[in-house]
Amino acid sequence: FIIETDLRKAIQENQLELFYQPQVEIHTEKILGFEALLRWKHPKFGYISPIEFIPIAEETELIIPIGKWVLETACNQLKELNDKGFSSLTMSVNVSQLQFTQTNFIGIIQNILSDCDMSSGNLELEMTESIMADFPLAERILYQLNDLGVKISIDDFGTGYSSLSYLSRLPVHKLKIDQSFLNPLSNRNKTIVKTIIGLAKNLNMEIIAEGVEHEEQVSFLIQQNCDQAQGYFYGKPMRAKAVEERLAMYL
Ligand code: G
Ligand code: G
Ligand code: MN
Ligand code: NA
Repeated sequence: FIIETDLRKAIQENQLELFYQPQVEIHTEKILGFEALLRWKHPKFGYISPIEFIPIAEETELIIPIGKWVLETACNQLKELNDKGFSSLTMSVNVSQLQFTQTNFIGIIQNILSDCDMSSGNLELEMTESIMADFPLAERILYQLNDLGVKISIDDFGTGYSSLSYLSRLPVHKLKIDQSFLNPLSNRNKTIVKTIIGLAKNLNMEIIAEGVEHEEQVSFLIQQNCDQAQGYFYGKPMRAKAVEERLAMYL
């Protein structure tokens, strides 16, 4: 398959790019940080979505070098923002199952934190509930990350097949309400969102709603005391340059 061959070249030939989407505090609309989202600018086919190539990257284990590049690039970007005076922002990075379970994952994170002179608490790793499939392994790695001070977010929360028991047993700092629960904002979905917010609050976890596009969703989230949000309403994933311009607006 052509994509696999091309994917091998993508890193060396600088075809991968990161876009950054703001994560805001809802009641002030202040930017708290960004989620790094990977894009592949293929020389022939143009932009290819991670939905298309991440599964291939996992099958071929190319996700290991790609994931490392993503972590390094995102953390370097945060350092650059810091150096320009935009401090105390967080960077959220998506981590795939295979990457998370690679032998030296903790060592890689430690190196990146020290190379970027970064406070570990400003790095958030987003993982889906699928990592719980190998619970003993997830437990070991999450506690090691927690010892480093790195934050763990559960991405697409509520859409996986895992039980909720991991929430009481593992160091999880944040739940990301999947966008399918806000689109459409039906009565049933409202009940689910409300319940997830309550769950996070009662467990002293942070909570962020994803896929926020409309004022109606914002009002509902404010009414339910959801603290953070992310979505086109606040900003699409953007290039580093646009991130600086956006942050400069608030100076
Ligand atoms: O940005 P977009 O909506 O196209 O992302 C689609 C999917 O790809 C999302 O599930 C997102 O979590 C995933 N994704 C985006 N960037 C990365 C990345 O750097 N690593 C991994 N593993 N997944 C990513
Ligand atoms: O699975 P994960 O949450 O990492 O995926 C985030 C994906 O959602 C990215 O591909 C991003 O481009 C997309 N996204 C971000 N905000 C919005 C939004 O407001 N609406 C929709 N439809 N997609 C969004
Ligand atoms: Mn994500
Ligand atoms: Na998500």
